[in-house]
Amino acid sequence: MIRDPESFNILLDTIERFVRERLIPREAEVADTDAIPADILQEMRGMGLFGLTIPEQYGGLGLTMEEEVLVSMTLCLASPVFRSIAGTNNGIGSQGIVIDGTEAQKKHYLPRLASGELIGSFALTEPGAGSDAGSLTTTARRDGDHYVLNGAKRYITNAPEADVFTVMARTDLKSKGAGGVSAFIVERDTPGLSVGKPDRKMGQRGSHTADVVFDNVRVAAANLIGGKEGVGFKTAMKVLDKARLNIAAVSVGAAQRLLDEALNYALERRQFGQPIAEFQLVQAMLADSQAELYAARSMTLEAARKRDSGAGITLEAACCKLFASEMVGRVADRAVQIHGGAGYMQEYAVERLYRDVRLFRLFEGTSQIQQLVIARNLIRSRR
Ligand code: COS
Repeated sequence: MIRDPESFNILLDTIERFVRERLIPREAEVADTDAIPADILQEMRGMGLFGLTIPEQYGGLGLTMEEEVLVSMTLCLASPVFRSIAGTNNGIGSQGIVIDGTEAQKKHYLPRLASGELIGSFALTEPGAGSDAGSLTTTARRDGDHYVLNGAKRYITNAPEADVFTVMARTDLKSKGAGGVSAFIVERDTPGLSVGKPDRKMGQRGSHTADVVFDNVRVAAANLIGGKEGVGFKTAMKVLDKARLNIAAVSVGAAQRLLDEALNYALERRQFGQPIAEFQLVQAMLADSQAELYAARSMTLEAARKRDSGAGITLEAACCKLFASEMVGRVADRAVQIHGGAGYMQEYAVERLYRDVRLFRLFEGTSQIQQLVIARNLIRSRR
């Protein structure tokens, strides 16, 4: 659903201009320095990019899902690293509070997440609990008006920058499954919470992940999301449904950029006396990329409209995340292939983007987890 097409188009045009004039020219600098420049961060805050999805009454832009995916597709025409710093505030770092938080939790945290004053982060994965997220072992033991958290989280996006974490921890110590998990809002400066050194990753330089360790971290019971124990895994899954659809949009944006780079190169580069775009074997790679990109874009928009209508989209979000993240992998591979030897060189953006997009098939649920979610939902609906 697009609420007001005229003002939404102005927003999209503004973001597209920002992408082309401000972000793309700074991509190499971000990769070289492994940091997003402070002036760019400030501009992003000023444009409201940290609060796209946070409801208007808490200071955000309150975008619908259709609006959100269109913004992500546009923003990700630039390196996906720029999206990533605001991505947790718009997605997994705020949505637990938006979807299941109490009114007091929303009022306290959402306005500062929306403005970008606080950076949010989502701590689910652990050294021993990745795809099997329900088996997590971080514990939260009730002690008077507090819970005491112990355990470790791994590969947590934006942990080095984060001010506030949504942490999934086990409150029912007797249960080993998803039903014993609760979700908490934990502030960075709480004694006993420490963040490890940033991980050294294959790509996405400028976006950081790290371990987060909890050593007798005392969290006020008021920070139990929704004030209810035992529903934290469901909160996490609801957050991930929405986030997966957004990653499909991120994949579509990145694929469009890769195809643009490949097409430009194919038109400029001459071999055998003509631009390589004239060769049918190159044309086949361009055409397959365009067709798959169009399919991913269409399904992502369709699923977003379905969510805006109030319907559940667990199956659709998994389909979109699976197809679009695999699609961008193929498009990236062809973009490098079309560039030939140049595609292996760091001076060409496709070399970096090829590494960056590899993440999309892994995070927020691997492709295999999306397959499992799709199949389970199919079988359940038939039964
Ligand atoms: N929305 C709401 N509730 C959901 C849900 C969803 N999308 N998915 C599952 N649930 C509920 C189930 O209904 C079930 O509730 P009941 O016990 O009341 O029936 C509960 O959550 C447990 O669900 P399930 O039995 O399906 O859990 P599993 O342990 O089998 O795990 C998968 C399900 C594998 C899908 C889940 O662990 C997963 O998504 N893993 C990947 C984790 C991930 O994406 N990590 C990325 C890191 S975070 S950036």
